Amino acid sequence: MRYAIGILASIVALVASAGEAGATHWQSVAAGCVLDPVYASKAEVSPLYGWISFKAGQTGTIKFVCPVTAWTERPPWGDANPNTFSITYVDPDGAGAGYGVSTNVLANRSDGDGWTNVAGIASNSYPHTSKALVSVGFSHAWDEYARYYWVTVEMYRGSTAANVYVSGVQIWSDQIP
Ligand SMILES: [Ca+2]
Repeated sequence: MRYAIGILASIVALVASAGEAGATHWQSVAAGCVLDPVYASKAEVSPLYGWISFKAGQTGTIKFVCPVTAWTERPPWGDANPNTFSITYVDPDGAGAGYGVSTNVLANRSDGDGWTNVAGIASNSYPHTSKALVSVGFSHAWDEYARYYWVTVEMYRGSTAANVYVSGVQIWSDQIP
């Protein structure tokens, strides 16, 4: 038993040191987001894997929205301001324009007008043709009282020869204060 606990502790330490030091403040699998009804009939949602893709024979555009829930309870490791946005996706032609995923973190003032694009990622700017996790840094003073936050995702499939997948999105901090 002691031996098993020792191995487990070693594995935990390895995972902690191998990953980027940071704290996820919010995340959603694609399947947990809200499909724009205009495009919903094209979408296949996987409850098992959490991704959204195109149904067999469907091409064109799918859009969905992921509401960002407030992280009112700060993690025990500090009060880091989120500064990194990530998406996990498959764009089968990488930088080519035949398939694509674009996503933005948006904010709107809760007391009126004032719209902000906090961060964005376009898969056609990256070479990955298989499942990829792409992150971008940004600078934004998060205020979950003064603003509503959400993530928009648009998927494009130009041909049924291959398919596009979005697994999920994350907002996190790459620093532990
Ligand atoms: Ca592409």
